[in-house]
Amino acid sequence: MTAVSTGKTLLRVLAGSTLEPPPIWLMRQAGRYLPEYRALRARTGGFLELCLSPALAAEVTLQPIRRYGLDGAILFSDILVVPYGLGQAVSFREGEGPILEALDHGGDLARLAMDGFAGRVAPIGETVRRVRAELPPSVTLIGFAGSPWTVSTYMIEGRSSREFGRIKAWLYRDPSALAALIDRLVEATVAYLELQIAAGVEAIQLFESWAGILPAPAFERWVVTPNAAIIAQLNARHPDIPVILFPRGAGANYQAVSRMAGLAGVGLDTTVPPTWARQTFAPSMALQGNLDPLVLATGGAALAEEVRRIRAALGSGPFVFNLGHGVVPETPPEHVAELVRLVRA
Ligand code: 1CP
Repeated sequence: MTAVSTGKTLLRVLAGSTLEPPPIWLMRQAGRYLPEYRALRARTGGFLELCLSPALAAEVTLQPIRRYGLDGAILFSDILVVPYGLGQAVSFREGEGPILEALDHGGDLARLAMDGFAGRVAPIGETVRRVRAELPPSVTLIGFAGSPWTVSTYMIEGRSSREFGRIKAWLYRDPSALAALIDRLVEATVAYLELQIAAGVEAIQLFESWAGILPAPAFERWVVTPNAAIIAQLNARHPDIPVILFPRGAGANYQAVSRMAGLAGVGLDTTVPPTWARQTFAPSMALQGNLDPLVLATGGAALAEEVRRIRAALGSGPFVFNLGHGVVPETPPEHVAELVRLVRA
């Protein structure tokens, strides 16, 4: 085990070091549980507008770093910036989540175009530059994108879904149309992440939030293959930028993820048994997770006990402390301070 010295602890762990205490950052660490986020949000227009306003998005990215001194800052943006960049109408309604002009059939792909993409997503690059300029030197700036399958669910369903009936109808009736959409998203996602890298992000997380709704062969085709294509292109052109994949809800399909090449880290959702994950993934793989966000919201003895359990199970190898999914809005901010204290104790 290496003692923590100077430098970026998150990058060292993603390069294979085991650090004690482990670095910590949290999915959705910026957001509605923070009063300073709600205050800023109240004086801006729509949520997408916030994502596309570099000064404001940079400020929101930095809010949890100032408050807690976390080891990673995640760019404040959203996975649906990519469909927006491709020319799809995207908006966010208060209390309802995202609303998109849904793709109906393969012919609708003609509405999506890469020309204009770079210009539309350019504000995100400016956000990254502003954050990098203000970030303490010990903090790693994490860029991200949604994985193609997850982003496709929103593009085809037109909103958050429970059943995923529309995208599954594409998948089972017209897989070549779905393949064309996924291919386009692989291309757009690589371009988008390269823009973030050029602007200064130092690590990437791919959010495959809807990895958990597919049978095994479909998981290989629509989750493993497109993510592998993105990772291979990034590794070839930016070998120094580590990539983390978060295949939320994958269950036993995490085994298929353990066979993927080129990953520096894997995000474990709350349901993954940590000792099983340690045995399943290569010893050099950085494992990230997987505290239940609702234990963080609860706090107290349950929080302390769960932090202890997860550290004991995962801390023997490269480990990044995180939640198993995003911080929930009802989380008292002081519980996050307590979590950071517990992890660094
Ligand atoms: O302020 C608000 O009311 C909007 C709420 C909000 C926030 C704070 C949305 C709408 N997106 C975000 C920020 C966000 N989204 C980040 C910022 C960085 C951070 O983690 O702090 C990130 C990484 C995301 C990624 C994202 N957006 C995902 C993947 C992660 C996950 O939660 O599984 C997904 C699925 C989305 C889509 C999305 N954006 C927003 C909503 C309400 C949704 C739908 C979620 C769903 O369908 O359940």
